[in-house]
Formats: sequence, structure tokens, C-alpha cells
Amino acid sequence: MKVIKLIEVRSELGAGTRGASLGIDALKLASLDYGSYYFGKFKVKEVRDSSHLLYKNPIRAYAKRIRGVIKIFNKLANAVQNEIKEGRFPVVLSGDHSSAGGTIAGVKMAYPDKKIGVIWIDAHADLHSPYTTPSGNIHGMPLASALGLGSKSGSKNPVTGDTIPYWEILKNLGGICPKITPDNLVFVGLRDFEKEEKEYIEKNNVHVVKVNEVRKGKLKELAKKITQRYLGNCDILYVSFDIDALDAKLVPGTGTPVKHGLQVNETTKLLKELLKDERLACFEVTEINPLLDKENQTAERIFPIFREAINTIEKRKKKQKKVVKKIEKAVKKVIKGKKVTKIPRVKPGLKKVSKAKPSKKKTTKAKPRKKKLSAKPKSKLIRKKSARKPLRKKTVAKTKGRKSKKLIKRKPVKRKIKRTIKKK
Ligand SMILES: [Mn+2]
Repeated sequence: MKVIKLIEVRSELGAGTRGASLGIDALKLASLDYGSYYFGKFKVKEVRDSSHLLYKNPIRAYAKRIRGVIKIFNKLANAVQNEIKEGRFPVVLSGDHSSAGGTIAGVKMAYPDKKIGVIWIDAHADLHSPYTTPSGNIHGMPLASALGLGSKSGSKNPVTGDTIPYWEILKNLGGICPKITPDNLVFVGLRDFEKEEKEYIEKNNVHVVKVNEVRKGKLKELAKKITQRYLGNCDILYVSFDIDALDAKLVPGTGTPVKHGLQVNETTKLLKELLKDERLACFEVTEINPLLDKENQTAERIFPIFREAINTIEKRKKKQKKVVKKIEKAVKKVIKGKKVTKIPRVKPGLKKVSKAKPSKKKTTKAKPRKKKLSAKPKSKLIRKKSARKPLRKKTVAKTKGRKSKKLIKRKPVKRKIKRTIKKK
């Protein structure tokens, strides 16, 4: 089975307030309050941070600690790329949101020829570059780096020196720039942005789903609108969840809380619907800051949202296995010269799904092994079925035409066989 891998990035180099690098552990500790050892089940990859840089004076006013951020981008992008290529699902837990630039780079590096759609759940637009930033904090710039924005022409800030080439490095990470396009970007919960960001959004018709639209309910429909209408032509999706998308009152423990944000319930439901999409290749949660919090209430509020989100991703993986099984059946039919009317489709990002284990109750000796789709020896379940099938098939196939009726008729047969196997 395709496994979720946590990638932990304890960095807050991109934030303006201290403490976000502790957010991952705040979330993990919050899980204990729910009486669960939830995090114990995950495999973890740690991306080493460069937090020692926090104790050095940031010398570049318009891109603070950019050298450290470049290192993190690099490591994170490689980690994300590797996990995807190994057939795992990377869930990134990060300190501040600058890391998302590295995450997107990693997704794009894993799928250089695919269109990446980004769902940015955040109060902020994070579209600044060193040329427009009011703060110099890179956690306001990850989308700009992914979109390849920012240049000297029309610059608001007098950017000079090595900030310029360093920003170019961030933009061009992995040798691909831009990694995403504005038409494949959707903001959810956006409500705090600067003039330059607003101009960019309007000029490029970036999709924005405001808090009001989420508040209306009908979150299934809303999720469909986002994934199918707005991002329907994307091959791969990435969801970035900055917890400040929630209302400031609910998340005091975050660097830049903003009023009039999302509620817990609607966020959970919407996330669940969004994460069901089969094209989803990566999910990130970021910007928990326990130093700004009271008794870890923020992380405690976020944990159930996170858990639901991960459950959805895990369920999706099971569904994928079912699709793979169906495909295997279809292949068998084709090999036997039968007509197959519908071939189930595995979408990009799902291709490495391994074969499902047959049900436990079977009695045959040899243990079934997980195999990749390409190498496809018969599992016992299928063997048994196919051993019995011909009897039925002959009668059905010879008397009837070779139309879809045949397929419809065969369905109950399969079910019966399943039952008999289980009884054994
Ligand atoms: Mn953000």
C-alpha cells in the first residue's frame, strides 16, 4: 500500500515572529490530549533546518535569511520529490509557510511534465517577492517563488546586491521556472493582502474562494467547483493549509492571525472534500506557533482537522487499490479475448499503487506478496475466481451476444464466488 510519509521541516527562518519551528511538536503533543498515539504510526523524514541563522542578524532587508531558506527549499524539494518517486504520499509539516515554495518545487520536480494545481488555504496571498515585500519575511513569498515572480522592473523596493541572484535561485529551483501558473492556483479563505498582491490576482484572474463562500455550506459542491471547474485541467494537485486561514479567535497561536476567518467545522469538511481528489500528490500544514498560544489550544484545535484530513487521504489510497483490482480484471478479460467495455483509469500520481492483499480468510499456503502493477502475477483471489468463471462464461457467452449484457450478467456471479470463498 502506498504509505503516507511525514516530512517535518522545523524551520521558522521565513517568519517574522519566533516560535513557528516549535509548531510541529505542538501539534504532535496535542494529539496526546486526544488519548491517541496517532503520530506513532507514521514514518518520518526530517528536513534539517538552519535555525542557527536565527541568531545572526539578517542582513538582507528584503529577503531575510534567504540563504538559509534556499538550503531548506533544496532539502525539502528533494525530500518531496523522492517520496513521490518512491510511491509514497508526502505530508509536509512545516514551521513557517515559506517552505511551501520548496514543497511545490519538489512536486514539480517529481512531475516535470505535468500541470500542478495548487489549493492555497490561507488568510494571506503569499505573493510577494523581495521587490514588493513590506516586511522582508520570506513566508510571504512562497507562491511568488513558485510562479516565478519578481523582477527589478517596476520594483517597489530598492533591492540590490546578492538578494537578486538568491531570489533567482529560489525561483529556478530544480531547473524549472515557473513551476505553476496563476490559472492553476486557487486561494481559499484569503482576506489579508497588499496592493501588489491584489493587482496580481486581478490581472491574472486567480481564483479566490472567500470565507463567505465557504460559510454558505454546500462544501461538496464548493470542493467540486475548486477541483473540477477551477483546476479541472491540472494533472496533479497540492493542498497547502496555513492555519491562519481559520479565524484569529480560534488560532491565537499563529504568527499572523486575521479576523473573520474560517471555522473549524467548515475547514474540516472542505478539506475532506478537497483531499478526496485522486490527483492529490502532497498536503502541507503550517504556521502553528505555540509561543504565541495559550496552553496549546491552537494545536489542539488543529489536530482533529489534521487527523480527519489524513484519514481522508488514507481512505483514498484504499479506493485506489480497488481501481487497480478492477484494472487487473479488465486486463485478464482482454487477454482471454473478451470484450471490455469500460477500462477503469488510474490517474497520474496513482501509478505506483501496489496490489491489494487478498482477504485473510483464504486457506492457500503461499503468502501473497505486494507487487507493482507492471509485474503482475496472479493473486489467489483472482486465480480462484478465474478457475470457476469459465463454466458460467461459456453458458452466458455462447447463448448471448457479446454486448454489455454479458458484463451485467456476470456481476452477481462474482459476488457469489466471493461469498463462497469467505465461507471457507
Ligand atoms: Mn501563508
